Parts: sequence; structure tokens; C-alpha cells
Amino acid sequence: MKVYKIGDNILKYRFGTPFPTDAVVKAGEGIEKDSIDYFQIEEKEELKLLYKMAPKDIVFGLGENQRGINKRGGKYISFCSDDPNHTPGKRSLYGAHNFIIIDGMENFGVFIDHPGKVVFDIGFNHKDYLEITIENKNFDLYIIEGNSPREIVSSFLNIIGEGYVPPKWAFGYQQSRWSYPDAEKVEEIADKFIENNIPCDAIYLDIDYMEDYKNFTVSEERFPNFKEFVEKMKDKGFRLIPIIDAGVKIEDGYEIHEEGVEKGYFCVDSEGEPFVAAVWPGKVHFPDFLNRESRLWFGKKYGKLIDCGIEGFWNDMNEPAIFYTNRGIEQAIEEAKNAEGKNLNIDSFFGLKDEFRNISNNIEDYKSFYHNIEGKLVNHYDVHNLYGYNMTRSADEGFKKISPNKRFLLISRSSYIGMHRHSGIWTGDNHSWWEHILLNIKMMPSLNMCGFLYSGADTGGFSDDANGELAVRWTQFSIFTPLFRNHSAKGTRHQEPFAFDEESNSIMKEAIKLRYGLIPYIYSEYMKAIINKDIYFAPISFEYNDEYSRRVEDQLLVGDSLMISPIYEENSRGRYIWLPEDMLLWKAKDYSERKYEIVEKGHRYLDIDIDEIPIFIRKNKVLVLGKHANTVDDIDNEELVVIAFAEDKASYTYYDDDGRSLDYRDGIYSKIIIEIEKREDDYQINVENHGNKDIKRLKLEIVDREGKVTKKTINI
Ligand code: MIG
Repeated sequence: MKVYKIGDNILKYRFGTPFPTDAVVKAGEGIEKDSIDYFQIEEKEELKLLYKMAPKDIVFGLGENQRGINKRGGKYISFCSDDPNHTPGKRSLYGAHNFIIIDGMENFGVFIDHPGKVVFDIGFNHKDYLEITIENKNFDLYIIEGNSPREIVSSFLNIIGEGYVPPKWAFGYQQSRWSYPDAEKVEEIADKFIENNIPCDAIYLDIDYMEDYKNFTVSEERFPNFKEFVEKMKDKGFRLIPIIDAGVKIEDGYEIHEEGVEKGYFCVDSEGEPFVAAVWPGKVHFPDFLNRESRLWFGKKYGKLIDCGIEGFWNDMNEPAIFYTNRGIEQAIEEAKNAEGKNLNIDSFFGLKDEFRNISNNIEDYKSFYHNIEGKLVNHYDVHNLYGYNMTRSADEGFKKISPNKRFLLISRSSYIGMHRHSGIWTGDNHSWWEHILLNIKMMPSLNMCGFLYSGADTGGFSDDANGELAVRWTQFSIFTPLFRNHSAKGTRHQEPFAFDEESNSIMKEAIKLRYGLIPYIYSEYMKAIINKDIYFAPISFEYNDEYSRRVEDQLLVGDSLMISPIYEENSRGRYIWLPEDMLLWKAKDYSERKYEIVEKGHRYLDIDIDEIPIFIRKNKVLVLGKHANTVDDIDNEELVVIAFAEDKASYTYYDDDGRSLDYRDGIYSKIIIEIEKREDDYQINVENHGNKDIKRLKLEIVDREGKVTKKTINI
């Protein structure tokens, strides 16, 4: 074991010879040390790290996973999986996010940088023990110390590098469905948004836009004159976001297939031949994204669609998902033949059924192909969790070659720590279930701790049918998620904001308009989080360390000023809330109508009608609101409403930039610093403008401890 010091509070323990994952961007200096802090080590066939948790310890993290914000009580397996049923017992979803924080008797973070299987048993086997099992003994263990979870997260974000920033329009509402099958349908959907005056910035193209599911092709029949169509839709205010799948169809004459075979850009089987699996297009090869040249080659292919005016993509099936291989099919058929005519007992009957069920995403298949890493073959199974990450990295590297200073929208289904530098993620195939609104709420802060700030769930739910109320309540939560996308599966009920009864439609519309009003705040908080290595969604205990706050799982902090308490139960007209301090409540309905009330610290029951979105402004904090428009580009930025809950003083730093380039990385952005201080019965306001050329007026609404509202307009 070698030990490295990375900064003041981080140690890296290196076991064996780890595969370079590129998760961490900071190298350290070697130091002399021969024991590991905090953990006991058990070395058998696998390596086990053991930690005895104190009763009050909370364990945060693990990004995309089941269960609570506090991960205690569960067992989680990092092995990226295409699992469309996110039921509570599932241990693996699409991502592998091996970062946890222990907050209690001792405070530290742990990151296991290992691209193979890692098991986190957090008090499942034995309620007091955290056991981390790493199958392969070559890995890096990072231990990060800090005084608070927020400090630890921040140190972690600091070593994994600066997060992805999408174009500003990607903070607008986005509509998706599997599929809007042709240009006619896409345009019809766009026109419905226009007719109904509902803001929307993007419409997604799912697999049916392609010709026979071939990446980087567009069906001539369903989308004739694609380039003109993309332009026409952009003129109407909608960007089109095509999907790209990991598998490349095997077909003579298909350029990507032929080039890939010729140049050796695909993963190979044990004979050295391109590995064959079947996904949407039928038989496919998998690009070897772990290989630098393959990555560059594939990344540049996005240019084909970029040339047509496309500015955003979603990368799917990149765990990679495998429907079947010949091996799997043959084995199952063999078992079926053996069973033929036999009197099957319960075990052999279910065994036979499982044979067929287990054809997809089978471990044997993952063990039967290889990556070429600088001339050395590496078995896929050992580096499985890096595949989606590197597909998405390939896209981002391609974009940077094609248009170095332009921001693209990019989301990936599968991910590993470090991929947040290249893209955001959507959380995959959830269901139109109330339970999945709650899962969405709990997952957001965990994803943020792992760097994935630009994320969101399929609003309204992917599988199964949503009713109007569910679509409404989900939308009312998703207006706060940086990625705000409504998506649904083939064969399910339509769930666009005009697909339900009149009341539900109109509530969804108002919620989406409110989202656009919130964009100045959301964008400002998002960007400050990126630049300061901070998070956007946090558990309330990150700011309030009382014993109640530490247990709250269904209220979140959004940026520095807000707390939200979404409704996630059917037929609900209110809910219990824990207020760790007095807060200002705005039950938002229509964003231009603002009524405030002070809610005092304590346990409260709050009535929340179907059309209300409770937004709490924390003490001495500020919410900024803009005007809504039907697209982000059309937002009129002249006036900013500044809502302050000022017990004695409140301040806010409003961030903005051009929204489309990467210039913010060179410090090219504007700030308006607003300071409000209570004086006898008036307020002293101090405004400093550092380079914002859009905003001409601040309309202040300052609410004091008694609920008295003072309005002021300041020209800047
Ligand atoms: O096997 O492209 O998660 O969003 O609509 C399903 C079809 C493949 C899974 C994605 C989903 C997408 C769907 N895809």
C-alpha cells in the first residue's frame, strides 16, 4: 500500500495497481504511512473495509441509488445496470458513485476509486457496521476529512474537478417521449406548446428518428430535410435533442460500422474479433470508449448531427445494456431442450424461467469482451463502470473539437464519478408512481454530493400511466431541478402539460411559467455552486444541525436561500414540515401574485392546495425572480424582483453570464451584489453592479420578522 497526501485533508491509499479511471484530477505527494485511518481491513479473496458506526452517525452519498438521503440500513452494489424497475430492493441502478460521507461521532468522506464491482453494506448485515467490499484488490481509497458534510463534499468536488455547465436554455422546460416518431408529430407537439402558451425550450428525439436505430443517421422517411426541419423548429423556439445509443449496428455499407471494424475501434471478444451483442438495432458492436482513439473517433461523429444545427444529445444504453448475445440465447435454448418433456419440479421450472430472464445484461457476457488500453487487453467486467462515463466523455471531447467554446446540452444514463465534468445525467426509467417522486427528491442531494448537479428524473414518470394529479405534483417538484424534463415510455398515457384535464393542464402550465421566473435564481445558484465547488440541492441538515433536521428526508435546500417541501402523496392537501428556524413562506400559484407569511420554527402542518408550491425563504436570505417567457432566450432581463426575508439584514450575489460559451471559466461573468440592512423603520440598500448590462431595475420586496412588506425600486 502506498499513501499520498492530496491537500491538507485528503489521503489516498493505493492498493495494488489500480486501473486509471480519471475520476480524480489532483495528484498527490507520496508520504510515509503504513496504516489506514478509521477502517479495519479484512483481506480474503476480496478486500473488506470495516467501520463501526456510532448510533447517531448518518451516512450520506452514493449518488444514484435507492433508499434515503441517509443511506444507513441498506446494501448497495456499484455495478452499472440497465434496470427499468426501480423498486426499493434494487441494489444497482445505472451509475456507480462510490462516494460516502460519515457524519456523526467522526466526520469523513470515503471514495473508492475502482471501476469494477464495489459493495457498500451500510448497516444492512449488521446495523452498526459499515462494510465496503472491493472485489478486485487494485484500487484507490480516498479519505477526506472535514468539520462538516458540506466541507467534505466541497473538498471532494475539488479533487474531482469542475462540473459540467449546460447552455442556459437547458434550464428551460424540456419535453420528451419515446417517441415523437416523425417530423409531423414533433411539430404538432411544438405547436401545442405555442397554442397553449406554455414555455418550452427543447423537444427530444428518441430512437425512432434514426434509420434502423443506426447512430448518427436520420430516417429520410420520417424526418425528410432534417437540417431545414431543425432550423424551422429552432425558429419556433425549440431545440431538438436526439438520442445516441452505445451499440453500433452491424451492417454492410453503414459507415460507422465499417470504419470501426477496419480501424479496430470496437471492443473485442476472446478471439480478438469485434464483440457481438444485440440491442435496439439487432446485432451491434460496442465502441471501445476506454480507448483514446476510439473515443475521439466516435466523438467526432456527433458532428454529423451538429452540422444539422443540433445543440444537445442524450446518451442512452451505455451501461452498456445488452438485450442478448448468441451465447446467452444458446444456453437458454439448451436448458429448454433439456427440460423438454420432463416433469419439472418447482426449482427446475423457475430455473428455466430465469434462464430466459437472465439473457439480458448477463455477467457472463460482460466477462466475455475486452478493451484495448494502449495495446493491452482489459476484461470489460473489471472496468464495467467506466463505459457510460467514457461514451459521454467521447461526446464532450468531440464537441470540444468541433466547437471549442460552445456549451452543448449533454446527459448520460450511465455514469461514474468524474463524468460530471462532461455532462449531466437523467435518472433513467422510473415509473409514474408517487413513490418515485419521493425517490427523486431523495436522490437529488445524493447526486449533487457526487458532482452531478445537472440532473433530474423523467418528470411524470417513464413507465406506467400518470394521472393529472401525479403529473402536477411531480412538475411542482421538478421546477427546482436543473434538468427539468418530462419523459414517458412507449405505450403509456401521454403526459405533456396539455394531455390531462383542464385543471391539471393549467396548474402544470403555471408551474412551468414559475420555473422560468425562477431561472435567474436557479442559474445563479447553479453557477456559484459550480465555481465554488459546492452543491445546489442539499439535505437540510447541511445547514441546520439540530436532531430533527438531521432526520428530515423530504424537504430540501435549493441553493443558498430556499427550502422546499414537495407534495409526493396522492389526494394530499397538505403535509408536515419541520422548520429549523423561522422562514418566509410564499405559496406560489401564479408567479405574479405573491403573498407572504412568516412560519415560525417548529413542527408545522401546512395546507397545500393542488395548485400551490410552497417556497420557503430562509432567514436573512434572498430570492431573485425574473419574468417568464416562452423560451429562455426570450426572457426579458431588465427587471429583477428581489424578495428578501430580512430580520436584520440580508444579502445576495446574483450571478449571470452569456449562457452559451465557456468564458465563465476565465472569470468572464457578471455579478450584482445586493445588501439590505434594517434601520429603525426603513432599510438601507446597497447595490454593486459588476458588469451586468441587462438588468436596469431591481424591484425589492423586503419582508420583516412581523411579515410587513416594504417595496422599493432601485434603478441600476
Ligand atoms: O430500452 O430509447 O432510459 O429514456 O426512452 C429502452 C428508448 C431504451 C431507455 C431510456 C429511455 C428511452 C428508451 N431507452
